[in-house]
Order: sequence, then structure tokens, then C-alpha cells
Amino acid sequence: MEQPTKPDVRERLVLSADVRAALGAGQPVVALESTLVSHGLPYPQNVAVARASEAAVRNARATPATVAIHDGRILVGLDAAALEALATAPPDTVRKAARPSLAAALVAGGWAATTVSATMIAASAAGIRVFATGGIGGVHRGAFGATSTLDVSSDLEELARTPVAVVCAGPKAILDLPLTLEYLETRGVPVVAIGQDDVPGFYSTSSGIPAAHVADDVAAAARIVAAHLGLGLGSGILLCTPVPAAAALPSAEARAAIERALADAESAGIHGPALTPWLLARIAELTDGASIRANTALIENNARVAGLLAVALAGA
Ligand code: PSU
Ligand code: MN
Repeated sequence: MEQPTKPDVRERLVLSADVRAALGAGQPVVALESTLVSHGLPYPQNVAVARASEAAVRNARATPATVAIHDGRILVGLDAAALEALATAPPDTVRKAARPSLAAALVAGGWAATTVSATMIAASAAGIRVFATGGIGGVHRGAFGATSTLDVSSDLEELARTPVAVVCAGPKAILDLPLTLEYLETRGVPVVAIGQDDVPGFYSTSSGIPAAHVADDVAAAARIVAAHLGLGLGSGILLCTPVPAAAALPSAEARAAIERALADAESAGIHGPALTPWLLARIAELTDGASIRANTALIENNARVAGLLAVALAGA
């Protein structure tokens, strides 16, 4: 009698030839997400940073696997034409696919970009253990309290349930950072700062909040990642590395722009999945593009660190 088979996300995956070859040979691979390309940054900085991130992963001697959705398939590894198509498509024609919107994005056809949660799902299904983004989503300010919106990014739940190491420059500075860190702790996700005591502040090098765990360098971080994934707990782990100092926004300047952008979003009635892209675009206006320079520099640096981490893990 035929065994009933449980359907699974792997049926939707299309691996590029080089990603397939690298995984087959046990070589290090780094997943990269695509929402920061389609919704997080304007053209042409978006395609430039996507290419620079792939190059940074290759320089570290790992294989990049940018993830996006096209016509019902989850592509793991995009060619140059696909990356350009995704980066130049008008934002309202590209869906933002997270765990709760993955099925609808697959059914809709056309392009969809994957957020941290959807990219982790794809990476884990493909057998990729390391993933780089810019800044993870988290608990939005005002998510809890008197007039709570309950807006908590699906990134956090995904970290709690999918065993992938995610490299970021801290949760995005538009969020409630203390609550985001509490949430991660409650859900069993280790947060490790690399090379400094504080959690990085996304646009700025420090958030002023000490990290639960500190690794002096990437090799030390790799040992914690290997131990965590080796426990088989099912959860991911968050590695935080700061934005390169030359591109960082001074904390006071970042704070002022964020507060103004949050107030403007409130007056404009922006909420749900549109909120994060709207805030990032508004902060870019308010800082005359300085936030875009910080954001692109940190994304490329995270890809570089993720490449080094994947190589260290493969050698462990
Ligand atoms: N990092 C960036 N820019 C971005 C993102 C990360 O520098 O735009 C994206 C990621 O895809 C992340 C998403 O999963 O923002 C969070 O969106 P939300 O807050 O709606 O969950
Ligand atoms: Mn949200």
C-alpha cells in the first residue's frame, strides 16, 4: 500500500544550480531576503545592495542564496535578471510575503518578496543554516498598552520555531527594543552581540541596551550557533553585529527622525504590513538619505559576517 505523504514547503522550492551544488557538497551557503530590496529601499540602492551582499558572501567563500517568490515557486538563489526585475517592479506589484501571507503570495502568481519569517522557512526547508537581513522586525511601539495595536512582527515567532541563525544589525530602531528583547527571551531565542557588549541600534552602533550574550568575534559566535543548533530545540538564534561606524547615524539624529516618522505614520493612519516600509521611507526623507547609507552599509556588512559565520560552521 502506498504511504500517505505529508505535503511540505519543499515542493515549492526551486534551487539555483550553484546553490544546489554548494548544498550537495556540504559547502557554506547564506540565505538573503528580498523584502528589503522590494519594500525597504528605493531603486537603485536596493539592487546595488542586493548585489553587494551577494558579493560579500562570495568574498567570504560562501554561496549566496537570495530568496523570493515567483509564479507560485519559492526561488532559492536568484540570477541577475530576476534580482533586477524584483528591484525595478513598482512596489505595489510585489507582495510582501511573511509566514501568514506565504500561501496567498504563492497562489497570486507574479513576484513576491520574502520577509525574515518567509526566508527562514525557505532556508530551513532547503537545508541552509545561516541567513542575513538588515534589521529584524519586532514589537512595534504601542503594540501593548492602553491603545494596543498588537503589532508584533512574524519575524519573532519564526525565530522561536525555525532553526536558522539570523545575522542582523539589531532589531529595527523604529521598534520597541526592550519589549522585542523580552519577547525573544520568552520565546527561547538567544540574542548574541558580536564584538561589543550592547545590542546594536540598527542605524547606530549601539542601542544602549546590554546584550544577553556576547561573542568576541565571529569564531566565538559560530561556537554558540553550533551548540544551539546542535541541541535540536527547533528554535533559531539571533546574531547582532553593528552598522559600520563610517555609515552610522548619530543616535540623537536617528532618534529625532524616528520619533517624527512615527508621529507622521500615526496621523496618516498607516498600520499593518505597510507600516515598516512607510517608516523606513519617511526616515530616509527626514535624514536626507543618510538613513539609506546606514541601511545599505549594515546590510552588506551583515552579509559579510554571515558568510564568515557559515564558513566557520562548515569547518566546525
Ligand atoms: N531589514 C532592513 N529593511 C527591511 C527589512 C529588514 O534593513 O525592510 C524587512 C525584513 O524583511 C523584515 C521586515 O522581515 O522588514 C519586517 O516587517 P514587519 O515589521 O512588517 O514584520
Ligand atoms: Mn506587523
